[in-house]
This record gives sequence, C-alpha cells and structure tokens, in this order.
Amino acid sequence: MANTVVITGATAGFGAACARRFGAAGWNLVLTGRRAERLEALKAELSPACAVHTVVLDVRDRAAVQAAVDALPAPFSTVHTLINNAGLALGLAPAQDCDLDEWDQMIDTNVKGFAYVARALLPKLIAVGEGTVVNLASVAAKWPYPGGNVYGATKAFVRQFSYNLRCDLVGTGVRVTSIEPGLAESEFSLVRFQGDAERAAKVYAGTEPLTPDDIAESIFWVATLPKHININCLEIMPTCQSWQPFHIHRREG
Ligand code: NDP
Ligand code: 8X3
Repeated sequence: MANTVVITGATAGFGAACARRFGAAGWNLVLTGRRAERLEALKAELSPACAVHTVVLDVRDRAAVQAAVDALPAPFSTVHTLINNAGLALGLAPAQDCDLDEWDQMIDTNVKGFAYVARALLPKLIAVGEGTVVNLASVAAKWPYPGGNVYGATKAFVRQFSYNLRCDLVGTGVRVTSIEPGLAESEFSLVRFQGDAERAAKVYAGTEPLTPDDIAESIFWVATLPKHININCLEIMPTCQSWQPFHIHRREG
C-alpha cells in the first residue's frame, strides 16, 4: 500500500511542489489550504496517477484542524509523513511601526495553527510507528534581519518546537526535521507585500533564488531516507545568498 503524506499550505509554493514531488513517487496525498479552487486544480492535475484527498482548511481554526484529521478516510487516515508548511510573513516594517493585526495573523498561523496541526496528527504518525514530521522554519529562525521581528520569531518557534519534538518522539520511530530555507521564490513575497507584485519581484531581481521544486526535492529526500536516519535541521540557501558584517551605528561628527 502507498504511503500517505499530509501537506498544509498545498495551494502554492513549497506545498504545491511537495504535492507534485510526492505524487510523482506514488504517495497518497492529503492536500490542505484555504483556497478550494487551487486544491481542486491540483487534484485534477495529479489524480488518478496518485490518490488525492483535499481539505479546505484554515490552520488557525483549532476545531476544524482536529475535525479534518478525525475525518480522514482510508487510506489517507494512515499517515506516514506530515509536511507542516502553511505559513506567511506580513510586512517588513520596524517593530515599532508594525500593524498588530499582521503580528496576530503571523502568530496565529505560523505558531498556533502550526502547533494545532502537529498535535492533531502526531497520534496518527506514532500509530504507524515510523515516518517523518517536516516543519517549515526558515533561515529567519536563526539569523536576524531588519523588519524580520515577529516573522523570524515565529520561525524560531518552529525550529525549537522541532528539536523538542524529537525528544518527545524518541523511541516511537517518528523522526522530525526543521527545514530552514533562505531566499526562495514563491508567492511568499507577494503575500508579505499585500499583493504588490512589483515590490515582490524586486526581492528576486538579479538573483538565482531557490525554487519550490528545490525545497520539495530536499523534503522528499529527508522523508525517504532509511528510517534510522534523522536529519535534525536542513538550512538551505541559494548560492547567491550569504551574510554581511554586523551593522554598527556610529555617532556623527
Ligand atoms: P506561499 O505563499 O507560496 O505558500 C504559502 C501557503 O501557506 C499557501 O498554500 C497558503 O494557502 C498557506 N497558508 C497561509 N495561511 C494559511 C492558513 N491560515 N491556513 C492554511 N493555509 C495557509 O509561500 P511558501 O511556499 O514560500 O512558504 C511555505 C512555508 O515556507 C511558509 O511557512 C514560509 O514561512 C516558509 N518559508 C518560505 C521561504 C521563502 O523564501 N519562500 C523561506 C523560508 C521559509 P492558502 O492561502 O490557500 O490558505
Ligand atoms: C523566508 C526567508 O529571509 O525572507 O523565511 O525571512 S526570509
């Protein structure tokens, strides 16, 4: 019987690329996101080559997350891998100028929704006795940058949750990986800049960023390694990205 992967945020970017990558390998797919028409289009594209179950789901809705997991039909109810990917950044303003509604949405999605999904699915993974939880953190979990304030902090939560989860799951056969990409072109910047396509395009102009397919390939590798191997974290940057020296503010004169 084919393995099943549950992917949150499958309607775009990394999640959609993971659906295509795992689907091409014959996995059963549980695809979730808020945009129903995107889920249906992906299902039409990928089935019947693989089995696809779609769930329109806002991960911020705790009861809906649990209900969706409880209602998974066979064979999708036997879960081997969770790709806990749904998330977003909003804005790039200094903390002192930020919109609290945007902070709420990032915390509610990237921290609370992320945790609801993990909690709801862990018993299913443990019941199988092997498998992988793949959590989408970011380079922003570790490396600060101006305007990263709450977004980076939510990703630090994802990273540390992943490490703590490894401690709780040891002996269950379920492994956990924190995936930490840098510059990657998807709808991420379009969302961050509230649909401003011109500003979003500037983020990637003149670069060769990571692609969603690059991330999907890495996640597929992590999830299909021999089961005694756990990749704790995987930090991935495009070759064109690096760090700068510390910023030092100097007095004038
Ligand atoms: P995209 O914007 O392309 O995709 C984000 C996905 O998250 C969409 O499918 C969206 O679906 C879903 N999503 C957002 N909010 C919710 C919600 N409340 N409930 C359910 N689904 C939701 O971004 P990426 O693919 O680039 O990002 C995927 C993950 O990777 C995110 O967690 C992001 O923080 C992280 N990441 C991205 C990087 C990048 O540079 N692109 C780098 C490092 C990490 P819908 O709108 O249909 O609900
Ligand atoms: C996305 C990468 O550098 O914009 O997590 O925070 S970054």
